[in-house]
Amino acid sequence: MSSEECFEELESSIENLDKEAAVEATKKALKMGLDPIEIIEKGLAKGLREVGRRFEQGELFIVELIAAAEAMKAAMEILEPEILKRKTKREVSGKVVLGTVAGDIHDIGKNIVASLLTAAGFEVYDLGKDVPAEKFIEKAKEVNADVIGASALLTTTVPVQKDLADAIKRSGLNVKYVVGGAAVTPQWAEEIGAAYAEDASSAVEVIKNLVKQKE
Ligand code: B1M
Repeated sequence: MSSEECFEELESSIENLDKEAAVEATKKALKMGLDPIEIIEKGLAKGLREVGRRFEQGELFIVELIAAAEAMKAAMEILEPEILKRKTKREVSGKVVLGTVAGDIHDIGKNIVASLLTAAGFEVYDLGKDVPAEKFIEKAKEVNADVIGASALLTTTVPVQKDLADAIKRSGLNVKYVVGGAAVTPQWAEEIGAAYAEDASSAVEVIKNLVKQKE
């Protein structure tokens, strides 16, 4: 089987809402020596976004969206340890407080960001999903964080990233701020005075630079 066929199999396992097939295809892809991040981005996440598109078109219902997310999560359980095994030598040390903003329960992408940051040597404090601004601030104070990262996937929760930007300013903390998530644009990030990262790999690069700027 070629890697392209393997990515297609991963994608369709999610589109078919088939947890077992997603797990099997993920194991097979790893055995073939494919990179875990490519397995996610070229296979599983593509399938999940297609499910999202069909949901938006009214072709699928919320139960089906949930089933697709569960299949993705089962595959991620296999991939996360593999990502961490590829841990690189620590180039920068930095503390990152991460979470999905209040009102938003999407955490699959944010969890990938957390795994890649951990693998890159950062100390990650993942507050989970639906996290109020005060919690981000509280944790950043407690651990003396270098960076706060906030994910948002809904157009209704993107403005919450601005509330967090305001809360960071009010707190007087010397902390950098980065935002990401499918509903976020670079223009929005600029408007609220935050850095922007499009995907998990670029989040690592952006955060490395933010930590360097702080040094
Ligand atoms: Co939701 N959902 N969902 N959903 N869901 C979207 C976001 C949607 C676009 C689907 C659609 O209609 N096309 C739509 C939002 C529309 C909008 O606002 N414009 C939507 C909706 C409407 C909803 C509900 C309101 C549905 C309902 O109840 N009627 C509801 C919201 C509940 C809430 O949050 N309050 C809801 C619920 C759910 C599930 C629970 C079923 C499930 C989430 C499960 C979970 O996360 N635990 C779910 C899913 C799976 C999706 C889609 C299909 C897939 C999201 C995902 O995991 N993608 C999504 C469709 C889409 O995004 N196109 C959709 C894969 C993941 C790897 O990508 O999260 O983008 P992503 O993360 C990327 C980058 O964005 C980036 O790196 C990641 C890896 O490369 N990134 C960062 C992410 N965070 C970052 C942070 C950073 C930097 C980079 O720095 C800090």
